[in-house]
Amino acid sequence: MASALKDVFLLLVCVCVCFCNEQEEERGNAYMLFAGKSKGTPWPYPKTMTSSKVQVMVDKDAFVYSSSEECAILTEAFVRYDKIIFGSRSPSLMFKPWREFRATRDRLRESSVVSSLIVTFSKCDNSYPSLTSDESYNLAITEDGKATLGATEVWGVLRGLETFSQLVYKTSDGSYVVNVTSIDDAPRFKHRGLLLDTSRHYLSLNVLKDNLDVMAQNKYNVFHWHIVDDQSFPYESYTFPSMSRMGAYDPFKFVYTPNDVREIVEYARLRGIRVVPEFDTPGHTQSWGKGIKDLLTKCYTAGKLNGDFGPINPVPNTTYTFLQQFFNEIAQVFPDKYVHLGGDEVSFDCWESNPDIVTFMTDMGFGKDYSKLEGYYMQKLLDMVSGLKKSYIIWQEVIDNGAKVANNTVIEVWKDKYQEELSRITGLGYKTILASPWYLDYISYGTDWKNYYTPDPLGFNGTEAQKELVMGGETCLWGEYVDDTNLISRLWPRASAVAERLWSPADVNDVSEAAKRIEEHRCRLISRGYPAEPINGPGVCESLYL
Ligand code: CP6
Repeated sequence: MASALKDVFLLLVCVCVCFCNEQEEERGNAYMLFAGKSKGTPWPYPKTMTSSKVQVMVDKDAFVYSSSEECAILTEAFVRYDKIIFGSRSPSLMFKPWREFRATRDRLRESSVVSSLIVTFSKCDNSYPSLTSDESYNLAITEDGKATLGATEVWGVLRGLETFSQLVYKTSDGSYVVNVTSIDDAPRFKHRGLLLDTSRHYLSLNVLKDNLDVMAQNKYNVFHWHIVDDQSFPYESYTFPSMSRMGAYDPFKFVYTPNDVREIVEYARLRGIRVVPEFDTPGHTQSWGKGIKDLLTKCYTAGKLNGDFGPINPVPNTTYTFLQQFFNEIAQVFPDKYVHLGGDEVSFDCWESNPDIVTFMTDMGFGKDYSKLEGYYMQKLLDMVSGLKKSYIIWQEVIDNGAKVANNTVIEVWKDKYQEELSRITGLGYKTILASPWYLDYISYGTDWKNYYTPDPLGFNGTEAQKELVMGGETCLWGEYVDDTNLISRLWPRASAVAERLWSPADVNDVSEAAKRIEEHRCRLISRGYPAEPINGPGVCESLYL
């Protein structure tokens, strides 16, 4: 490896955080060693890991990160992880009880001290993470004090840095140690998503960013942004500013401006997270109708307009000219290859009540089958969006209702009996993402994380070829009962259970073994400043009381 390093640019980043304010110190990572509890076990568990009881000391004051390539994403990541691993790097060791420090050092004097992490990879890709990003990495900490992290792409380095930060821990005398370890890691699924809903309640940029941090700390790689819905339209469109002006909870306070969106997309990118926006139509669009005249279907009672509106009106040409312009903008604002086009829970009542639509149904030969009308609408929308060089994800109903869609469409399964649905959808040759078992907006008494830990996305009847079509899964946190006050605590560490199912090998599924690690992981999140809730019944996380 040394020779490989010789000819390439050697970047030594010495991250010295000298003027940390107190708040930052508090958010820093400070483990206490509690007797009898193992520390430094990663979550989600790596593909393969061997770890020895032998510990080596990590020299906080001298610690540097070196990289085989200069890479902006990485330089920022080193700064982030340095803070996570060591807290502030003020000369705090000077104030540590030296006798205790020496005692640890003497105990470990056989082994060398780790004073750098040497990162080697071949591709610094400063663009966006994608479905085909390579997130694999290997990490070794040897008895002679060498710590090395190798990967193909920078995205693997990010995952490896996270793991490294979880391996290093602080002992009761204030010194940092790491067990001699060797890890070879790669995700089981390429799509490990988390849905947040910013329509039912507005979520501030700060909370969205905090959540992206915790996602990265759980190796999630897709933020599914269910940005608008019936209740509010916080997305500020530059083509149609009236949509948020009329449809947001507040047109100035509770919106995501183009700048806000850019900020979130960039924040996510730096953490190896894709942002897949969802603009759900033709149902779930009440808030769209406020700013766009005649977009929604007018509902009738006993042959008369009743003042209510239904789903988007799939009949007039104006609907499709609007959609074309709108998704043209979306395709430019969100860099990911994928957009989510919804298509769920379309109620046919209003369509049935509207005479113009009834006439259209007859003209088109749809009879009384309104799912044909839905299929007609979705087909036009999907064609339009593929014209924008985007791929799309849709909810399962579109297929359930018999619509034929291009065979590169991704179907997200969210209803019960998901095993049957997965068999059926992959049997039709569609790619799929599983969400059904992971509706975390549902809460109940007890250790519910176990119910999220055990379902397996490949646990259905199907051929190898069918299983290949399962891209991964998504945790959903619908927003009816969630806002800034409880988002982080409601999600974490419950969403960590799903994270391990989607990252780790299928046979990492022993609930009682996982219980100990997720407990440690919860405490780790707390020590990093996130109010992760208790999930295993009585116990204590000491970092909470530091
Ligand atoms: N909003 C949207 C929702 C839900 C869906 N779509 C939903 C449905 C049932 C449950 C939870 C959430 N709130 N737009 C379905 C994908 Cl149990």
